[in-house]
Amino acid sequence: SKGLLTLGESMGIFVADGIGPLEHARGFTLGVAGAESNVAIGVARLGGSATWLGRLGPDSTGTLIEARLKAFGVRVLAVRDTAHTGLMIRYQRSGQFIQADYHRAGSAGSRLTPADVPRDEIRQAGILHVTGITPALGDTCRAAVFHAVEEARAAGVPVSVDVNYRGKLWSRADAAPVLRDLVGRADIVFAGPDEAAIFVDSGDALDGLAKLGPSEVVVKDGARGCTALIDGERLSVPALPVTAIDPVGAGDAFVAGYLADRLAGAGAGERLRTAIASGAFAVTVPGDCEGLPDRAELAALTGGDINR
Ligand code: KDG
Repeated sequence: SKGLLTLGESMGIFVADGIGPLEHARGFTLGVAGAESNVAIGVARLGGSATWLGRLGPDSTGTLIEARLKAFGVRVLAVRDTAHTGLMIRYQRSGQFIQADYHRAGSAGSRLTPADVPRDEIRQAGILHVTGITPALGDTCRAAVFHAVEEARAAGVPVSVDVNYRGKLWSRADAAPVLRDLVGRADIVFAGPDEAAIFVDSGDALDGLAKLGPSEVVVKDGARGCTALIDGERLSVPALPVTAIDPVGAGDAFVAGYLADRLAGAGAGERLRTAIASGAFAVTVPGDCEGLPDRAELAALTGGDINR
């Protein structure tokens, strides 16, 4: 069956072990960050096929990212660049208060261009998934995202957008018109309630997003679960109670659950329940992508066998 194609920047991430100020961190776990590659890993873990496309540096971090993604079952279309692979440092100041520093300006990933995106790859995809992070990385990245989206639309490939506003990359004022334009070209959109407010007129986030064009609108609201407006039908699914260790990556896990089920032909309610369960798993594990579940684990969680 057809798979997910996604593009964006993946980075190496040093996550401080334990909880507390960075200056007291004793050790770090080196992992892979990047919202789009997190989604690709999540889809692959749930049995779908997923391809990640992006630029990586000539360094060992680039090699590590490619190897890890492949180990998770993701097909990698990496353009090798002479610039360094981006890095992040993240620490947990307290259980739910997480700080992250980017070291990504001028990185390989930020040098993605429209020419990096093969038309055939888009035409063959079951879904094209992009996020609002990539257009914030630079003009060529923004052009690459909009180019990919237009190629997908022309080929009748559904376009999925996760708004993913990152305040460290651009202001709300700069982001608003770009995000509105991107969402207006999407079939499926995911947003947090605060993110929708950046570019949607005041009022109901679901209605505001749907008015821009997408036929599937999903508002992810963390521990409050999600609401959706899918083909005119309003749905809501409560969160599953889990012990949250690290909320980072939960949104990506949620998106992966939804898109994996959509690729598999599941109905709207089932897609949302899988999204909720996948997101619940992600918060139980430190790291951005390490907690993404497979199908057997999902069944265990929804069946009540997992620690709550
Ligand atoms: O969604 C998690 C991401 O925020 C993380 O993996 C890093 O892609 C990232 C970003 O740009 O913040």
